[in-house]
Amino acid sequence: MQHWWQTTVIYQIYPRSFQDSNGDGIGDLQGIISRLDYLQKLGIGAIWLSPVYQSPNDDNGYDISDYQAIMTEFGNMQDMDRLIAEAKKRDIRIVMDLVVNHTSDEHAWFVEAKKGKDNPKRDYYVWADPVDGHEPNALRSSFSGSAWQFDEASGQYYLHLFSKKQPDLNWTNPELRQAVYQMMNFWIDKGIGGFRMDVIDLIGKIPEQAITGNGPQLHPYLQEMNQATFGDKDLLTVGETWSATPESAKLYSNPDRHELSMVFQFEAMMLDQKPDGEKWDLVPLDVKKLKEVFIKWQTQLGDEGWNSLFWNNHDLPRIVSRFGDDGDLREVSAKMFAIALHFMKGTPYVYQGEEIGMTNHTVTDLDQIEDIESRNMYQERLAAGYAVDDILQSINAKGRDNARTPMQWDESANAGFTTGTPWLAVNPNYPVINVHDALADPESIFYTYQQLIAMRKVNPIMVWGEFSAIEAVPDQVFAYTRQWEGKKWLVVANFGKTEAHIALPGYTVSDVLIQNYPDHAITLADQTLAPFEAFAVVVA
Ligand code: TEU
Ligand code: CA
Repeated sequence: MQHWWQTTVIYQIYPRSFQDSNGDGIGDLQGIISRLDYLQKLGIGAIWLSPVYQSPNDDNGYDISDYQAIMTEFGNMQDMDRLIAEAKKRDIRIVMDLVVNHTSDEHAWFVEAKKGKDNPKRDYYVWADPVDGHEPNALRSSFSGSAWQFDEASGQYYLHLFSKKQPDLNWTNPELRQAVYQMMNFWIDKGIGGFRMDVIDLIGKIPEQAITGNGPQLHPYLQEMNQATFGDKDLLTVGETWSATPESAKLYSNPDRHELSMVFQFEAMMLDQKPDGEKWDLVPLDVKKLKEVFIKWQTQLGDEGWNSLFWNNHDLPRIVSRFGDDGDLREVSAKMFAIALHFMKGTPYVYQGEEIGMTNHTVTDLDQIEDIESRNMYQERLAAGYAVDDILQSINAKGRDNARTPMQWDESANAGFTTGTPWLAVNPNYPVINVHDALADPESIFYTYQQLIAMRKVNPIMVWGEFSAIEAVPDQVFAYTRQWEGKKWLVVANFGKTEAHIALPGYTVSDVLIQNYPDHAITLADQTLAPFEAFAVVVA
């Protein structure tokens, strides 16, 4: 059975940084509505909206205090209803961010739960007694420090796998699960296009055994959720699952299991960190390993699941800075990443600003850093004796603020993002990198994305074609074919900043679909690839 989310491209918006409409320096829903024509021009079919619910913004909306109210800074429920309606007029669905591994500590449920051990909402969260006067076990938060916070009033600890203000929900509690499903149906009834599910692999956790991802009840919970909410509707449900492997991905996305449409897996996104370290412990990317990861996922899911394809999101550094070149080869490297990704099998996701090649933004001091994950790591590593320069080097390479600098619309003050003071500094390269200039330049990265998105709509080979890797190429070159009903497309991408030579005599080029060096002849039999050169051709 074919689904709409298999033939379209999803655009992720981080609302805080997309477009401010009232001059308070914070993006908002009316700002997004004002940019829907731009997104329609890009050609995307759905928007994954990072959380817009009421939140104290300890983790910029991923700490929710009311799932059925809109964050004050972003607007109100009428704005939300208007966004859904205005997007629908442009054949764009709105996919909401479902954050149900935890709430904010200001959520009414937690306010009640903290009132005492016998409170009816106590068991909506995970509490544990001290062990020998200390934390119940060695579980650690993703945002540094222990995952256990002591509650003086009750003498117990509560679990928070993220910030102290993000207490984990207790999914073993059926009443809690039903409350989540009721909230999901509230949003489904509003006509949304689906859900992106925040750290959904954690909801089966067994804290007393220090089990967090992939707990034994995880898939039963997802099947129960499917049945109780989106199961009989054609919605996109994409789980964020940092621990997924192709085997476990089949459990989430095999249609016969009635769980999710697909998952985000991050194997490729962890190749530039020490295997036994944290994201901050940097190692150079080995392109050979990157290719192996892509080929594994393209070939092992088979028809028992569906891939998501992405380079960027609101947690990841900008790909052109991370694995490409954000200097003079910025545009060709950005186009190369787009071509290499969009011709693979699966649903591509474009993160705001990726389509114009936005880059990381270097910071030099703690007071320029907003993100709780980076700030907590800064303090933890400073206390552990790390040099400030090393800490800043890690944050400049992998910090999440890199993805959260305001969208760069034009050359006016603050890149047209706000008439006020932006909540996070705009990248000073906005006079060179912005939507206005990109739309005026037929050779811009924007038009590469627009072309790739348009091709997917009218070429079944791009959606359904069988993927086959081409092994006889240099380590820095990723090459593959897609085959469908007698047609064969060949994609070549040089991931290196240096030239590379390929010799693929077995193919005859019958048409050039797209290339990032438009004046280069494509010979295949004996060809030198320029740095970051990429193309897709029809071959016989
Ligand atoms: O991210 C899950 C998560 O584990 C990331 O925070 C990751 O550990 C880190 O960013 C390394 O890249 C999701 C959301 O995407 C993130 O924005 C939230 O902070 C987090 O969950 C808690 O809700
Ligand atoms: Ca605003």
